[in-house]
Amino acid sequence: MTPTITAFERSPDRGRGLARDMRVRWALEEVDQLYDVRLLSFDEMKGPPHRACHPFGQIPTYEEGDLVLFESGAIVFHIAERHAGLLPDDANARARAVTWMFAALNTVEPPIVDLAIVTLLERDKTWYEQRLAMVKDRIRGRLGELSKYLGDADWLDGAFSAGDLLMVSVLLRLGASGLLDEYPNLSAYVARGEARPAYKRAFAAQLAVFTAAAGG
Ligand code: GTB
Repeated sequence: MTPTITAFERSPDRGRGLARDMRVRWALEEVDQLYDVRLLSFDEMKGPPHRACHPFGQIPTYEEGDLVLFESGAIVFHIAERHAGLLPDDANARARAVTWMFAALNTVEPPIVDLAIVTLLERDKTWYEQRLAMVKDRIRGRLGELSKYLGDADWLDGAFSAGDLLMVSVLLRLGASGLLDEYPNLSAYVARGEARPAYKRAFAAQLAVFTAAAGG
C-alpha cells in the first residue's frame, strides 16, 4: 500500500529541505518506498480534517490504510521498522541506532529549534543579543560533544541508520548560522548524508513543490 504524507503547500523554508516532511521523504526514499504527498495550506493544516490526523495541526503526517501517524521521529521509526535498510538486524546495534534517533530529536535538536525561534521571533526584544549568544553557546556545547564522539567515523554507529538520518536532518537546520563550519568532521558528516542518492531524490521532490507553487 502506498502511504500518503502531508507537507506544506508553500514551505516557509523556500524548498531548502528544512521542514520536517523532508526527513520522512528521505526515509521513504532510503527504503525505496513510493509515497503520495497531500499538500496543505496553513488554513487546511489547522482545520478539523487535518487535526483528526494531527492533534497539533502540523506537518508531517503519515497515512497507510487505517494507520495514521504524526511526529516525524515516530514516522521515521515506523518506516525503519517495516523495511530493511534503516535499522541493523542485530538487537543491540538496533537499540543503539534507536538511541541515536532519540538523541538527535531530544538532545541535539532542542537548542537548534531555540535558535530558529530567537532569530525569527525574538529579534525585537531588548534581550535578543544576550539570548542569541546563550543559545549559540548551548548549541556549540552539543556540537562539540557530538564531534568528539563521531571522530573520524563516517556514521554514528557502524553503518548508516535512521539515527544518522535524523541527526543529519537536525544538523542541516544550522546551515545559515555557520555554526557547523566550526566542526569540520560534522560538516563532512552532513555532506555525506546529503550525498546519498535517497537524500537527493527527497530534496528534489520537496523543492519541486516549492518551485511549482512559486510558478516556475
Ligand atoms: N515534533 C514535530 C515533528 O517532529 O513532526 C514537529 C512538527 C513541526 O514542527 N511541524 C512544523 C509545522 O507544521 C513544520 S516543520 N509548523 C506549523 C505550525 O506549527 O503551525 C518545522 C519547520 C518549519 C519551517 C522551517 N523553515 O522555514 O526553515 C523549518 C522547520
